[in-house]
Amino acid sequence: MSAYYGDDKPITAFATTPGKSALTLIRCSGKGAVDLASSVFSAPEKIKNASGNTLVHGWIVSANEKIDEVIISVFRAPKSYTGEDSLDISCHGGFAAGKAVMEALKLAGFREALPGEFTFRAFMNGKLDLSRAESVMELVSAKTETGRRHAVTRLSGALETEINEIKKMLVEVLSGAEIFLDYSEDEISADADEKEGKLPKQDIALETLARLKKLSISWQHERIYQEGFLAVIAGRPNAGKSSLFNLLLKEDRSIVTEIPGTTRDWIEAWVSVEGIPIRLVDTAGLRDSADPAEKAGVERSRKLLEDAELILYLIDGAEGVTAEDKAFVAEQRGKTRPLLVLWNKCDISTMPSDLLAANAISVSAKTGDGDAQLYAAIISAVQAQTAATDLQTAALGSQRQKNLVDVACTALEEALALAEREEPLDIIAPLLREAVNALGEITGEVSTADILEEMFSKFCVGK
Ligand SMILES: Nc1nc2c(ncn2[C@@H]2O[C@H](COP(=O)(O)OP(=O)(O)OP(=O)(O)O)[C@@H](O)[C@H]2O)c(=O)[nH]1
Ligand SMILES: [Mg+2]
Repeated sequence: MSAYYGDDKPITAFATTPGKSALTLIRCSGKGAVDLASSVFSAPEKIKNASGNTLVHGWIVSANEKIDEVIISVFRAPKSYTGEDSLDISCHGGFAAGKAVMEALKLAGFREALPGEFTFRAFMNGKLDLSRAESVMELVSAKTETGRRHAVTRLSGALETEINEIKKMLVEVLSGAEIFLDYSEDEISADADEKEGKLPKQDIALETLARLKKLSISWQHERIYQEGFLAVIAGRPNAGKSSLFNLLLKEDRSIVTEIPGTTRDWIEAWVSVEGIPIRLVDTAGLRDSADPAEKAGVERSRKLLEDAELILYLIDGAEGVTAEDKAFVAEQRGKTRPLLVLWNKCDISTMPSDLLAANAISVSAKTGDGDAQLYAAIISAVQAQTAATDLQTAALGSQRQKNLVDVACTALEEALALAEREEPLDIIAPLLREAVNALGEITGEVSTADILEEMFSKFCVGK
């Protein structure tokens, strides 16, 4: 285990973001944490003798000075989040009180926790599996209500259960194959399915494969709740891109003026469209410009368009369709990325019928007219690119899990293909074992120090 994450020394971290608020929560955990905390508490014996899941009221004291009046929740191993002796110290909010308490704790001997160290310890102490540890991080970063619900489903163990069930079936297939390895060819020739181009437990293997594939596909959809769906607003200068950006954000974030070439650098913000987190980007108007800043802005716009998962292309209704608009739309239509053509400024103009026929949407970024059609079009563009996941069923929660499910799928498919070609079981069995191990890595049953460190270091401090 790594030198950092491996110990059980007393650690501490802020569980809340310091700032103007009623309370600040500081978390402590580790061997001897309760005794150590008592050394900076006004009534040490009260803490020392406190049983698990109780509250103690008093003062944090350092060098005979009262630092802050606090309430301390005491948890005793193994009944705590980490599985160790732990304390949650509720201090007064704001910047100063929590900071001073933290200093006192560090002086007493607590070490500052590393990112994700509390959850790491919870995992090491068998409190949650890796898939649920990942969902903790997912939950604290959820940007929309739907994202929260998906994270909670995984936190409750839906994915862990599914993975364990699939793994159990795979182990059955594997042991079915391994039994034959112990016998000679002659002994098994009479009843082995293998002779017919099948694995000994072919039906179970096929069902496992189908369930793994379903999980793998679920990531297309789940990914969006974590990374967002990148929608880029583009169009000629003055088309109303920044106005549309502000309308969708419901906030005056991007500067709007009547002068073409206002937006230079791109601006990004998250918006929730019916629970789908959209990373919305406002860009510089596309045109050739001699101005170096505007030119650089246009180049950045073009780069962003390459990465976009959806383009909202605005036509300036006050100007009408220009040759540049036609060229852009023609160029993009040849690509697989979805494109929504929007006729803007419909409050002072009427969309021509040929655009209507081409499924363009008539909107006014100024008055909000047509926004319902626009939202509906954005939602169907997202849905068209993802396989809808039924929330009742298990779905993947990280790219790491997706990679491992794919490893298992590939190994299993290969095992089935080898069986079909009537290859011997001793070359098939290792593939089945590989699939079982990949699933064990998802839950953390099979893990190595570097995998764990890589994963937990992405967590926030205090989690
Ligand atoms: N009447 C009307 N005016 C609009 C509408 N949308 C934008 N405008 C006006 O058009 C002008 C340009 O709007 P912006 O949102 O700055 O346009 P932009 O595409 O971001 O422009 P650049 O950043 O320069 O590329 C401003 O004067 C807006 O008030 C609309 O729907 N109706
Ligand atoms: Mg702009």
